[in-house]
Amino acid sequence: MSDSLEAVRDAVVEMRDEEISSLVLACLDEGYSPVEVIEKAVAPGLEIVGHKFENGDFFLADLILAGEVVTQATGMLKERMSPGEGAEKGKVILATVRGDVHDIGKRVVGMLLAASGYEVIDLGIDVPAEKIVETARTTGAAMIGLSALLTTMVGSIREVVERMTEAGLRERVKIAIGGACCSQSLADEMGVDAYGESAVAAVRIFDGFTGVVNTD
Ligand code: B12
Repeated sequence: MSDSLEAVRDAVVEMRDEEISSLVLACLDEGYSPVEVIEKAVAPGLEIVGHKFENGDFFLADLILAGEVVTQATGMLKERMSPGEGAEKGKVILATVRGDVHDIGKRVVGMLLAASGYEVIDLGIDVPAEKIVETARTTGAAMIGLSALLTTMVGSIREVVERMTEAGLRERVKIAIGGACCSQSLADEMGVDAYGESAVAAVRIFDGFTGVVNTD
């Protein structure tokens, strides 16, 4: 990892909100793309924060502060991402599942999907299954991305799948999941179409759903 990426990662862990902007700019000046800064510096920083929280070295207040530093960084990076070409790849509904308020990762996924040509309908956090189904019905969106970070709330993923099936929409709508508590085996268990470990993976998955050939 380069010094500039390392500095951003450390600023997230040390919650240095007054420095994060200049450190992010230094990475961009060095030629890293906004997505690279997120995937290689911001996300690893939050990973460390998560472990410190787990070990009892950090408290909830630290999680909140780190979240704010990251919101500042991703806001800046979003402004520097090139917008998609008229959202020609189709509509994607994004939501953090009911009971879960984590939204940093979902917003990163949304930014990258929008920059890749998708029309993103972001329903926010703690979204009830009913609202997701209703949005799929009214917008005609054929893709849903669910973000879930809390192990205790994975049942909310199943709820979305069940409600979509009851509404007769499951056949025409593909569902992908992602977030800290997700995995391929959870995706299989919940009956969704795909699991993605990152925002880059999210684009690959949705491109696969729409039949876009990925040449990367
Ligand atoms: C920041 C943070 C918070 C912030 C969130 C701020 C915000 N605006 O989002 C706050 C302080 C609010 C918070 C609260 C809580 N948190 Co918290 N939090 C985190 C932390 C440190 C980072 C999460 C994050 O933003 N990561 C960075 C982003 C970029 O990564 P990401 O979300 O994984 O997203 C990437 C990929 O997963 C993927 N992705 C994400 N979504 C999707 C969707 C699709 C479709 C696809 C394909 C891909 C994809 O792409 C993203 C970009 O690459 C994690 C630790 C961790 N390792 O995740 C704990 C963590 C998730 N939190 C945890 C806990 C326990 C809580 C609380 C219950 C604490 C408490 N006692 O109150 C509350 C829960 C409140 C609630 N009801 O939701 C635990 C969960 C444990 C578990 N297994 O259930 C974790 C894992 C910490 C830990 N190690 O203990 N938290």
